[in-house]
Amino acid sequence: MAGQPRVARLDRGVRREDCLKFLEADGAVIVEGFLESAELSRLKAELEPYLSDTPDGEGLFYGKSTKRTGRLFLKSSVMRKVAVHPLLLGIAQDVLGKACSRFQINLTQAIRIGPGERQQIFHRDDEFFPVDNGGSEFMFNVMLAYDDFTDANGATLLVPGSHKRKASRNPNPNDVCVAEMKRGSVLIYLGSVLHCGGANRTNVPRTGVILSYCLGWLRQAENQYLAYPPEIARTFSGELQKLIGYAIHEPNLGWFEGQDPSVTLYDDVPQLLPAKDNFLPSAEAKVEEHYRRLGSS
Ligand SMILES: O=C(O)CCC(=O)C(=O)O
Ligand SMILES: [Fe+2]
Repeated sequence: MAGQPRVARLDRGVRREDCLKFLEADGAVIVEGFLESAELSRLKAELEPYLSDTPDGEGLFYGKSTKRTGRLFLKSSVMRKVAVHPLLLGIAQDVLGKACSRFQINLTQAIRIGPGERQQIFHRDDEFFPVDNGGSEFMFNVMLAYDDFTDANGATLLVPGSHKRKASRNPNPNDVCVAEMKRGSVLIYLGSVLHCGGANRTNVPRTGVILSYCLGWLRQAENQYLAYPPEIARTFSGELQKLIGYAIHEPNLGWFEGQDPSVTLYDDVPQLLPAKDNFLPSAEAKVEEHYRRLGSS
């Protein structure tokens, strides 16, 4: 694939700043050897039973020979750990933290592209939100290679730089990068980057596992509260509970009876609770100013 655009390939010990530099420039970056082989084997042992039994997806976008399975924090201890990896949380804070008071998980999904599957339509994952992103990223994805990703088996295709410009859904092949990578590596890409699953021209499936983070005030693509109702979320770490949405997004979004939704994770969920503001100090100051004015009139 000589002459085709490439995305940067960094080592697993990479500094967050370096990842960000390439994410800003190209909209995507690869971190090689992100998962050690023992962890990858554990992930496979955890997910394989689900993947082998899940039927092919339905619908033109999802493809006709592609399986998808979600709720991965229920199915995999490795994914629970990866979700709170300091590198990924650091990137999330830098990419999303400017436009929300906390970021959250958008979805988890293992994608197994079967032999003969056609190339997916080029798309931006943030197209599902029907507003302009106004220059703030809505989301970014981490695509973990469960198998080696090759040009032949359906490695993700992407158009580096397309997060900065209007790019055609039918890009010039010279602008397309094939995200070939060894298993255990991750491709990190912004929600505004044009990309798609590649065609699988081999006779074995290609599997990748997506972990997606988004702004804390957006609707999550995978309904996290149904995926992990309180009796399941209760078994997760506090950090993961907050990340899937058992936390207030200031001001006053996502509450339960006016309280932080983490109250639903208590052993005894209180039935009568006082509603309580969860404002950022800047919003609180405006309300205080209102009462000061009332008091002095
Ligand atoms: O499987 C892939 O490589 C990408 C899939 C994708 O972009 C999607 O389903 O939104
Ligand atoms: Fe996508």
